[in-house]
Formats: sequence, structure tokens, C-alpha cells
Amino acid sequence: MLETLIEIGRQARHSIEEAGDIETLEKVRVTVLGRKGHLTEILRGLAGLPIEQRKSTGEQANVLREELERMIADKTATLKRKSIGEKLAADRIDTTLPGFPFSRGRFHPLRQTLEEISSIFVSLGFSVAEGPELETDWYNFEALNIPPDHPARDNQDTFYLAGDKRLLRTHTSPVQVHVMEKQNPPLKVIVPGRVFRNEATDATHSAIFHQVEGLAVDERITFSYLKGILTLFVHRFFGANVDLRFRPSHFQFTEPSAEVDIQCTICKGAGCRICKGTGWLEMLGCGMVHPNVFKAVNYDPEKYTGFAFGIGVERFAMFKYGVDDIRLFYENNLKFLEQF
Ligand code: 2NM
Repeated sequence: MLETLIEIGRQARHSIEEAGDIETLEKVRVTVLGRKGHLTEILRGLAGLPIEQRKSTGEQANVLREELERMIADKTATLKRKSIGEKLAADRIDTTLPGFPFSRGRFHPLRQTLEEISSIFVSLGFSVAEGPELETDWYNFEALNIPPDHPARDNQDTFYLAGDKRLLRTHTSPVQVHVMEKQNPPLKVIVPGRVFRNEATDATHSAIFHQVEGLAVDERITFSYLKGILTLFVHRFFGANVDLRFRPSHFQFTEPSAEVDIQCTICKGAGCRICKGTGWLEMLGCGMVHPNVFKAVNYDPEKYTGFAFGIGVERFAMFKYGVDDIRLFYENNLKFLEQF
């Protein structure tokens, strides 16, 4: 009996040491310590032995059982550690490998320019308003002192909807009319948006383009206030060293009216093909709001004055970035767009 015990112990120790994984070790445990295991059988068989033998064999068998249980527990812990280590090694990520490249999205250059223009005016206390692209004759023309026989109303210039009185707005000024109808002075507002003109496309003209228009109304708003605001704006947008000049002009909705020229961004004023040898570029239109516009929105022109201006976003983007063809903004060519 004792020899059998020694032999069970010898084999079990060997098998436990040899077990390479948890499953094999579990089989060893079942073979020796399971319900029908070798050692279990011996312990169960003790009852049939004479008392003296039962005592000594029982003691030895229990010592062996405890030893094997401890060995199995230790080995289980070792194997678990080993298998976690193996998993980690297999799953390891090499963070020093180069990532796979994907390009970052960005805003379209016209959107960037529109946002830059708007944010300069917002920093000067203007709020932002938007309105519909489909308009009526009243908002796009009549309220802006553009008479029924004015050439701008011709369908050579304006897109009218078929069988309908509506039209695609030719400027964002109608939004300012909406604002003045809803709000009393004082007000300072800019209106960025898309506008439409029925004209042939070439390097400098597009039937669809963008504007940022501005309007300030209060008691005693002056032309010098307009000059100050626009000078500040041009210096922020093109740089503080850029010269500008105000030149008399004409718009139906302003009196007096002016156009702002800046020193040519291409030749710095020396004279080139782009500025037609003059050294100056026409950049925006402006003026003091015409009394008839105030009358149309029930503002008292004896009490209030105002200035207004209109900026062409495409034109500003072209001169800021040296783009010589407006159509590039509308071709969705990534080789072009990725440069901004
Ligand atoms: C321009 C030039 C001058 C203008 C006028 C108005 C309004 F609605 F207040 F009458 N909005 N924008 C204006 C004035 C626009 O664009 C070249």
C-alpha cells in the first residue's frame, strides 16, 4: 500500500511539473484527486484496512493529498501568469510604427474669407443677420430706391422665377430691409450670403457669388464714421501697411456714395496688368443710406442717418490669395482647395 502511495506521488509530481497548460493540469488533478482519482480510491479503501495500517497509510495519504493540492495551486498560478503574458505579447501594439495618412478637412476658401470678413465686423460691434435667397421685388429693389425702369431689374441681369413674381436676390441688401422693418435704431448689422446675377461667366464674373454687406443706423451717424470703420477693416484684412482711398461713386440706395480702392496687392502700387497700370484696385462700395430707403421702412430720415457698404467675398479672396480666376472657387478641384 505504501509503495503504491509513493508511486502515485512520484507520478503525480512529475505530471504536475510537465503540465504546459491549465487544461492538462486539470486532467492531472482529476486523475489523482478527482472523485475516482488514484489517491481518492486509496483514501476510500482505508476503511477495509486493519487499524494500525489504516492510521499510518491514512496519514501518509493525507500528507500527499495536501502536498499535491498545494503543488497544483502553485502551478495553476504560474500557468495563468504565463498565459496572460502570452496574450499581452501577441496583442502588443507597436506605437512607434508610422500611422496611415488621411488628410484633414477644412473650410472652402470662400467660407474662410467670408468668416474672416464677418469676424472683423463682429469685433467692431456688428451683429450678423441672414435672410432668404428668394425675394420679392419690394425687398430686392423697391425698398432700396431702385425704380421700376432701372436697368438692374432687367431679366438680362436678374433671375426671375418662371410664372412667379419672385426672384433670386441680386445682393444681400434685402435682408437689411427685413432687419430695419423688425428693429428700430440704433443698429449695426452685417449680412453675409449668396447672391445671383444673370451674367456670363468669365475670369472675374460668376452668376453666383457671395457678399458681406453692412449697415449702421443711429442719430448722427457720419461719413467719417464710415471711413474710420472701413479703413480699420481694410487694414485688418489686407495688412496695416496697405494704402486705401475713397472715390466718389453712385448707388441707388446711398447718397453720397463712394468706392474704396486699395493699393494693388500684386504690384504694391507700381502699376501692373491686374490694376491696369493704375496701382489701385476697386475693392468695395459704400455710402450714406438714402432717405428714400429709410422712408420705405418707416424710419424718420430727419432723425436718423446711416451708412452701408457692400463687399464682394470672391474679389477679396482673389486679391488676398492671388487667385486670378474666380471659376477656380467653383470647380471643386482638390489640388486648388488643399492650398488654403
Ligand atoms: C453696396 C454699396 C453701398 C447697401 C445699402 C444697404 C441698405 F439696405 F442699407 F440700403 N445695404 N447695402 C450698400 C450700399 C451696398 O454694395 C456695393
